[in-house]
Amino acid sequence: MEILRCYGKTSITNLHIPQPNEASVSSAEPFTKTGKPNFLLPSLTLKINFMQKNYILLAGILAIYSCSNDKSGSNNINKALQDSIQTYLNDYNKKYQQLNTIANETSWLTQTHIVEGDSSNSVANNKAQEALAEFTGSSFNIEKATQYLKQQDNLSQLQGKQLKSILYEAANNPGTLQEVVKARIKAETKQTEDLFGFDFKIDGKSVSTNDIDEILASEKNMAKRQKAWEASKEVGKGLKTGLMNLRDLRNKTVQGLGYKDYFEYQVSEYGMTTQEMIDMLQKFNKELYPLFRELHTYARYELAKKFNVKEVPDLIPAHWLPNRWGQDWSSLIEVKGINLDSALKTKDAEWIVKQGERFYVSLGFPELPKTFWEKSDLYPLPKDAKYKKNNHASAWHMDYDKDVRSLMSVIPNSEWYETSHHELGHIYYYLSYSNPDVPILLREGANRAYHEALGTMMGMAAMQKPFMENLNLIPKGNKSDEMQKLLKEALNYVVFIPFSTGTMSMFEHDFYANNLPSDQLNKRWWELAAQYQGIAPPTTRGEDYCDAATKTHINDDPAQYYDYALSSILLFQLHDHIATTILHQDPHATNYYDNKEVGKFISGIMTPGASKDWREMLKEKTGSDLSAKAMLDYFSPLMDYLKKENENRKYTLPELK
Ligand code: X8Z
Ligand code: ZN
Repeated sequence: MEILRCYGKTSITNLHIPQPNEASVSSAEPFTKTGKPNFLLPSLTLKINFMQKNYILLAGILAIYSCSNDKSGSNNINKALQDSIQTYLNDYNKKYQQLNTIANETSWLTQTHIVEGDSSNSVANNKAQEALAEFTGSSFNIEKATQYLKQQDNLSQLQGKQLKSILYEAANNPGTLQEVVKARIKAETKQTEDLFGFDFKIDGKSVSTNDIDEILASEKNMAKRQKAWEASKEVGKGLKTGLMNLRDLRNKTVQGLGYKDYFEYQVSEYGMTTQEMIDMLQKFNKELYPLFRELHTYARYELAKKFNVKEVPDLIPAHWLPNRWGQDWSSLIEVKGINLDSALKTKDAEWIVKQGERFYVSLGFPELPKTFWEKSDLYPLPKDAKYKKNNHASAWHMDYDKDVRSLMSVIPNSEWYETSHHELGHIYYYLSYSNPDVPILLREGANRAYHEALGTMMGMAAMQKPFMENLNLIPKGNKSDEMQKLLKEALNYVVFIPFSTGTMSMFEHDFYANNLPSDQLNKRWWELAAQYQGIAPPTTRGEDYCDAATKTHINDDPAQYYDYALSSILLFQLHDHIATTILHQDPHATNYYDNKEVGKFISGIMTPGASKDWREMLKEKTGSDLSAKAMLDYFSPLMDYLKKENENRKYTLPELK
């Protein structure tokens, strides 16, 4: 998805700098081996359609300095070079912002107003995306960024980061592969339309995804559950061909600048190799596995009891679970005394989003701009609407400045309460780094996982007991079972880990890096779901279906789902720091509300955007490297409880070796 696409920018040390033989980029260098400028090389006579005058001016300056060989002369050369780099970056940033703003507007329309048979929005969007791609992938920009990056000694850290970012953008759209890039843009727009224009039906009647989720959350009748689950998977069939085509086009485009495949390309934004990312995901999954194994055993037995099934299945049937992909099982538990869902029944959808804003404002963040409320699309469409919209929540940074919007379908329930806090986390991130110290190109998260983490952390904080008491969402001083509350949280955050590190990330790895063949997509998807999540489909799902493609991100946020896995680990680390160091409260029972120190801490992470290295930022803010320790500590009291509950129960997931 264009807007959700790239939150983070690469750290300076690891980005792949294309070598001349990796693409049909001119190998001409403007500097000779001795460091003297060589003005006769073709790179400076390229047909450039912007900034031309600056380079001619630079040529003049460098020509004068190159006559002098003394020390002060070479210092001056550096100054001139630095200035020219800055001029280039200023111009790039300006143009990048302009083109993105147009492309975001057209993209917004394709996702908020999908009319069957009307291609006007998608045609306009393709044109705008092509213009952006033509600019970011131009040979001119690739050459300039490559050449300037070689001048390491003359670059400020900020300049280096921006140049890396330019190459990263270019690699997705290389001008040398213009036809492939155009085909990919067209296919991406079409895939999004097919996904969100789909008319879900149960017994021939149109239903929304909110309707389906409601059935999976509360329906006791198994046949009805299966129908709803199966209805939710129908959309995948029609997405399979498009997805296969997109895989090839995505791989081909990034191969143009030397990446092995699209997975490697996306991972590189963290400054990591594919292997390093896979190792990190496996490590986190392994660390949380003993707890997940207890939760899985517990859930199998509890679900069988709930649905009156005598024989407890080894793998949990997917349609028994309250989420279409089995990524969040938390609504299995209702905690007496802290039932947020029943409290929200008295509120309307607007209250949910406004309450999110009030929370951020209470920490010292500004009120949302008026345009947020005017231009966002926050609530479900009326039943009789003649068009459809993207049903998955997202946050948009329209102009890389203060035009921020969210696209949601909020109804008053706890899931949308959490999601609203999540989306507002993106929105406040956008607003915070839209300041004069952060160049447009670095208006992203410290990495993509940070962007996902902060809003989810706020959502978690907004569901803790003292917080909800403070808001009068639950009566003050009610007795509640803390272990049940922790169990409910684990069924959300811990259960999410095998889905995000495993099923999703390993599928996308196999899909992009191993070219998974089209007759093995569903087979592999369900193999991974069994292995990582311990779940199985209600009936055999052949290759006519494409169940992976029913997940939004597989289509429009490709090869990036590990962002969410890492964000879960990160958010517990940040929350632990806030609870223990700032609030001096038990991490299980905090109240962030009104605390300006907490606001300062969060804003301190958001404000620099991607101008700081993500690892250094974490060390600076929490004193540690990224680690699952805080998450493990948080849930550790559950282990003994679950072991007791599971005594005499059969475990069907293997014990860790
Ligand atoms: O996709 C999202 C956000 C997008 S900004 C709503 N999330 C993941 C998902 O729904 O699968 C948030 C949690 C995980
Ligand atoms: Zn998000």
